[in-house]
Amino acid sequence: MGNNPSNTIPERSLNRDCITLSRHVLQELKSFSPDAQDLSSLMNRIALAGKLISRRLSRAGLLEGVLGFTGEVNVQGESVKKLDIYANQVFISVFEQSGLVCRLASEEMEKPYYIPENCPIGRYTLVYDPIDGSSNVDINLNVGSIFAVRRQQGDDLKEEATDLLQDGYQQLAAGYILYGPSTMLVYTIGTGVHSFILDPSLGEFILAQENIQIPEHGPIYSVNEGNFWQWDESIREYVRYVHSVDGYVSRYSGALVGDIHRILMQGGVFLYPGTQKQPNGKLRLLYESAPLGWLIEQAGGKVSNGRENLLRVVPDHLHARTPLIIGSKRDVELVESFIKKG
Ligand code: AHM
Ligand code: MG
Repeated sequence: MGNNPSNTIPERSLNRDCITLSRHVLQELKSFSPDAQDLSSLMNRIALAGKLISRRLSRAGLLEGVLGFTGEVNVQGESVKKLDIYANQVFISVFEQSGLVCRLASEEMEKPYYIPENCPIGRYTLVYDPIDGSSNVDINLNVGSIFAVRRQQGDDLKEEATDLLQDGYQQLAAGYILYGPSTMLVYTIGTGVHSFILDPSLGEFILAQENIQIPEHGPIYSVNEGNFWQWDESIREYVRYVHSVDGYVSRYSGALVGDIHRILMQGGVFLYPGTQKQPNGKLRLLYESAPLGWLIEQAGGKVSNGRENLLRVVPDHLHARTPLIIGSKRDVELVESFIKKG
């Protein structure tokens, strides 16, 4: 062992510490082609956004003017938090002068945002939810960012961005950043699902787990049962079923990224079905459900709107909402079977 330094523990942990996100992307693509370099740089910039948001969140309660509402209402009709605006701007700022992203579309902006200096060469569009679950921010609970990268189609710089209205399989990269006890970035580029933890002493996301597989079935069901009387009878029947048999556990944090991460690691199903007030549910297809859906499918799970594979669904506008059923294959199929019977 003494003669073979590569077998020693310090060497192994050093190797692992060197697997940063941008290097991992190149490793996964097994290429240094311009496309691979682009994706690696894109992920590096997304990681920088995650670091900036994480830093702000970690001190939010100590700084003036960070928490609370701005007094404005966004395109979704929801009250805007100061941190939503900050995080939205972080993603814009990290992609300025990058030559990568010509256009960004997010939950916080009615129309796509163009970065003029990037547009002649920027070949990608970033869709994102800068801080999802922001009702958790003021009480110091977990929140997340959700992102996906799509290829810029032609020279379509129109405000409607109709070229963005495509199915979930058009995503080139997707993932989330979870701001929990540690800050974690989980991503896919279509080669499985990999997680990274931010090491604050290095300021780098370091590989934590490669090729994560979601259990085929798990104990967790995650849904806001306060909406019980607003659901369709088939969803109520499903929830009555899990109440009536042994082996199910209810977990719901009010922030999608944390709930989905738990299900990715432990198995189960997350549901946000349509309600009487919102027949398409609450969550948005392009920058919430499709990125998470592709990631969970890449981990061996399933995503559905109750009737079909959600990744085949084409949104009819930028902020289109969809019912979401996502998680372990058998658990999603169980929910679908109730909907089918209904
Ligand atoms: P947001 O994008 O406005 O933060 O809303 C999305 C969040 C999800 O994170 C979470 O799953 C859901 O809204 C919770 O909604 P509800 O309070 O209706 O259960
Ligand atoms: Mg959101």
